[in-house]
This record gives sequence, C-alpha cells and structure tokens, in this order.
Amino acid sequence: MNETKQPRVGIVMGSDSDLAVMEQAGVVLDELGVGHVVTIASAHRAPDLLRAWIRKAETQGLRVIIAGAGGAAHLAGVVASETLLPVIGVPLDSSALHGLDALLATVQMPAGVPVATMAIGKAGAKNAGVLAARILALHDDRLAKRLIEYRTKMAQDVEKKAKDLEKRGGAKRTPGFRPASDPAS
Ligand code: AIR
Repeated sequence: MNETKQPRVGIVMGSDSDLAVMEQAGVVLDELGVGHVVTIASAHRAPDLLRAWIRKAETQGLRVIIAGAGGAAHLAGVVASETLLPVIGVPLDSSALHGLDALLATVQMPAGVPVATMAIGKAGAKNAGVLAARILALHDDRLAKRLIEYRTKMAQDVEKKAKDLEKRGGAKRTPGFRPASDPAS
C-alpha cells in the first residue's frame, strides 16, 4: 500500500541501533495503509528533544505513539507521562539482560500512567503496528476491513504451511504427531 497519508502513528526509539527491530512496526503500518512518522529521541540522553517531539506529535495530529527502547527503557513511560495519546511500548533486546530489563522497565508503570507493553523484540514491534492500527480502526471502517483481510491472510498462510508440511510427509517423521488430515489420528 503506497498511498501518501496523513501520519497518524508516531514511532520513536531510543537509538539508531534499535532501527532494525523497530522498522517492523512501520512495515506493518505500511501494509495496512496507515501513515506514520519515525524518529530517535532518548528519554535519558536527550530528554528535551523527546519532549519537543511529543509536543510536535500532538500538534501534527498523531493519534497513537509507539515507543521502543532497550536496557533501562524509560522511553515509553516518559512519553505516556507527557501526552494523553495512547502509548504502545516495545521492549528491545540490546543489553546483557536480553530485553528482560527493558520489558520490566516498560511494563511496570505506576497506576495512572499506562503503557500498552508488547513482547520483546521483532514480534513486539510488529504487534505494536497492528495494535496501533486496531486503535485507529475504531473510527475508520476501511482500516477495519484491511485488518480483517490481514487476519484472514495470516490464517491462509498457516493453512498453506500445514498443507506443504503434510505434502512433504514431514509430519510423519515427528514421533507421536499426525497431520489433521490423517484419518487414523
Ligand atoms: N537507550 C537509549 N537511551 C535510553 C535508552 N534506554 C537504549 C536504546 C538502545 C540501547 O539503549 O533504546 O536499545 C543502546 O543504545 P546505543 O545507542 O548505545 O546503541
């Protein structure tokens, strides 16, 4: 989907070293035809820059913020404290603790300042894109239809993988496992 759209989602990450994972959120939003902007703004290293970006995000009409960071990841929480826009946090695996530190820092918010926290890493970044689209779809019927198509395609992909595996006879080599189409099971 290559339509140029009014950006509705802001993706912010703590460092350019997060980009390879966080770009997954943008890929999903592109697939779903949701306009977005992307930036880098660390809560620890550049708090003034982060605050300025949040103000700009609000005035340019963004509706949802996705914030991804690793280590002592306070980015999503700080964004949530500065805006009333819904914030989706993505903990990233970029330290010796493999993202567990970022997960806890992102998810364990004090009452009153919510961050919708995704899984660590790529799956989390992808799901952040899908969740942002689901929030926007509450007021956008055409986007809701595209989300239904996205879900249908996922199911078709799984079905195709199952059929391919069964065709190759791969399932029969796994002890105790029978494909669903095997009448003897
Ligand atoms: N980070 C940057 N400022 C605050 C935090 N928590 C995170 C980035 C990145 C990690 O620190 O989100 O995951 C390492 O950043 P860098 O720039 O050293 O590669």
